[in-house]
Amino acid sequence: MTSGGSVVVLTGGVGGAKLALGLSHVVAPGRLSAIVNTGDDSRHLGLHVSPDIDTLIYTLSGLVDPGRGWGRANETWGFMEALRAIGGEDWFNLGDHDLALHVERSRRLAAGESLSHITADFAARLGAGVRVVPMSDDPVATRVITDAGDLAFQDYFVRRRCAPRVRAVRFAGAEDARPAPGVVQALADPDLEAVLIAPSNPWLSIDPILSVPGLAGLLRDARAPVVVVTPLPGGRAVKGPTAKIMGELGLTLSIASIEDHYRGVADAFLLDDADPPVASPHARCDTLMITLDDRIRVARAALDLARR
Ligand code: FO1
Repeated sequence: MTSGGSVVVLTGGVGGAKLALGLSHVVAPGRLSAIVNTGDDSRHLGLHVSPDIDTLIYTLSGLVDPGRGWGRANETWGFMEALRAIGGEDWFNLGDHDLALHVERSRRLAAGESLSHITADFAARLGAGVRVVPMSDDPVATRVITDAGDLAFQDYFVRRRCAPRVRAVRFAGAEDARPAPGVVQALADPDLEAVLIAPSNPWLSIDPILSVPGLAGLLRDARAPVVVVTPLPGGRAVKGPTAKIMGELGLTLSIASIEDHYRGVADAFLLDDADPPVASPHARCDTLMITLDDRIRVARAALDLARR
């Protein structure tokens, strides 16, 4: 079963890529667009790093390392070993094949191409089969304000393994950013039948997307309902620091807090079987996505809810 209308998914890292892969099996070819968080982007070793875009492209094209959920399968690490031997920064791991993508993206950005254009080209060349659209071509940098200071995202997430206590999250540069052209195009499609918010971290992965001026308005004006897939099934985060951050921000670990967070953006919620009901329209299923069949099941349930 494939759907006929177009579908947009807002996504961050590993969890969002799993849903996008499921959607790619049930949405008609050429009708799925993924709007991707670029708040995690940074410069590292002089290269432009776009982790959530790369995680999505590698996942959709079957190249991702299934254990880590990021980077490439069958990767080799000669570059990192050589870097370590000369005392280089080795806390952020760039595999040899992944490095090629980073070097080429950085070269093309320096030559004046937009991140959107380069991303679309890489997605097509690697066989992602989905329109992969950065939230913006303008720089937006997620800053995590913690008890250990105001940290760049990868410093907080990778180097310090999310250990510092989070006090607030902000998105530097967001006020001057514009939605990328592909974002406007995807959300204005008259055939749009669903906008899904993937089960990515609402504070770290989805909020940067919503922080781009005009983007939340495009969601509200879109002709399709916005459906959130629960990022906290049964009150527990599947992977990553969602539950930890919610506790540190003084929030109750429940789907009700997620509903509050997305108020004014979401029309409906796809809950996990273990979640209590919410006041908003909702449906439920087993949202754990381990196998490809799981991902397809969750994608179908979210689309069914949007169509209802
Ligand atoms: N995550 C890690 O936990 N450790 C790493 O060394 C690391 C390197 C890395 C390199 C390229 C890339 O695209 C992703 C990478 N990630 C790494 C994952 C990344 O930090 C996260 O996926 C996100 O930014 C959160 O969504």
